[in-house]
Amino acid sequence: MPGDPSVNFNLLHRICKLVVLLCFLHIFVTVVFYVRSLDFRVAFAQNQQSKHNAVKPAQVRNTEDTPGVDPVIEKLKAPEEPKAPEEPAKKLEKCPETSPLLVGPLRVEFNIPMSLDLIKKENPNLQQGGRFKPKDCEALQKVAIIIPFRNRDEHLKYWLYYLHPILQRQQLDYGVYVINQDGEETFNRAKLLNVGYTEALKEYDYNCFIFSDVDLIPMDDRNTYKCFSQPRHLSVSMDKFGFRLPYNQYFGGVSSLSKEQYLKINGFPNNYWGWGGEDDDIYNRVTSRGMSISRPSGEVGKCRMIRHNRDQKNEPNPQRFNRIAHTRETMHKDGINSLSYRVVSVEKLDLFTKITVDVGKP
Ligand code: UDH
Ligand code: NGS
Repeated sequence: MPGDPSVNFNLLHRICKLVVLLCFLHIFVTVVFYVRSLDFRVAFAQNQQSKHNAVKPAQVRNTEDTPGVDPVIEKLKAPEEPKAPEEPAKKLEKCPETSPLLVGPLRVEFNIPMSLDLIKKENPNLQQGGRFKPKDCEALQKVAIIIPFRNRDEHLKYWLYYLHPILQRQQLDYGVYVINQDGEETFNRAKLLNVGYTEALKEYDYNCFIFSDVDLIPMDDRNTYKCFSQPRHLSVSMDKFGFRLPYNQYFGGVSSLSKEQYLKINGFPNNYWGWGGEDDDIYNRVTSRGMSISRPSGEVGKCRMIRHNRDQKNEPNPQRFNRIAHTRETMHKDGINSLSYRVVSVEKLDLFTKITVDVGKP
């Protein structure tokens, strides 16, 4: 009925309800928009931060390491920037002329039990094939050590046991090559040394060559197994000769020649079969090319030889005296320029490289 106050009141009541509902709806929508805008701002801030950090990678690490970082921010982190490339290995300084690791006189004896495992354990820094180079400095020379060999395994163990630590203390970049004569024919020491020179160079850019009998051990680590301005004789005072030279021209046992010196004399002779004379021939080659022999002092050059009987198929060579009388005439055609041999096998062992060769026969 028009003018009825109860009807007006009902209408007013409904309008109020509607207004209240609209108010709630408005609040709800406002809250939803507010929360969404909050997320967007966090993402934006994070994005800005990662752009900035791309210039300073160290700061990315710091942020990540900080405890208590907001987990929301953690989730929203941009994918990790690629790491900066690693710095190139630092160039090492040259090793000093005299190694600070040397200890001087050494005790050398041959009655201790020996095994390759023990030697391996005591030389953990060796690379396969008996290679080594100092970690903290750049070695002054790249040295190949060549050992002529056949059936002397016991001697070789002592050689490896004593020499590896010495050579490492001498801070050399070195490799050990055992040149094993295949078969039962007459032994040929100098030809095996030529093979060692050739084969070692196939593997690494050596500039110095040490030629060492398997049974000779230095008694002082100041006797450095390296090359000098003249070819060097290292085994100058052997116990078996009463710690002195047997004769002035003696060049046997252990010697060193740089690559240049070795090539100047056309390497070593290939035709000394059996024992004796090949070292005298090498001496003749050196002096006939205008070079002299350098030697350490008798004290520093002391060394010990492992006593042994004469080997089979290494009897004294009856032609040796005649041959050393003609070195000057023969050396230009017999040497590294006329070397021929056949490699039977190359074994890269833990403590040395063993190269077995067929060097033919007399
Ligand atoms: N070599 C071998 N196997 C052989 C022969 C020689 O490995 O069958 C090598 C080895 O590196 C040796 C070197 O060649 O150290 C020189 O040979 P050698 O030891 O026979 O020469 P050295 O002058 O002795 O040292 C000669 C025999 C001495 C006999 C003495 C008897 N009391
Ligand atoms: C000389 C030999 C060398 C030998 C030296 C030492 O007589 O080859 O003895 O020998 N020369 C000749 O025979 C022409 S040793 O005592 O070590 O067996 O190196």
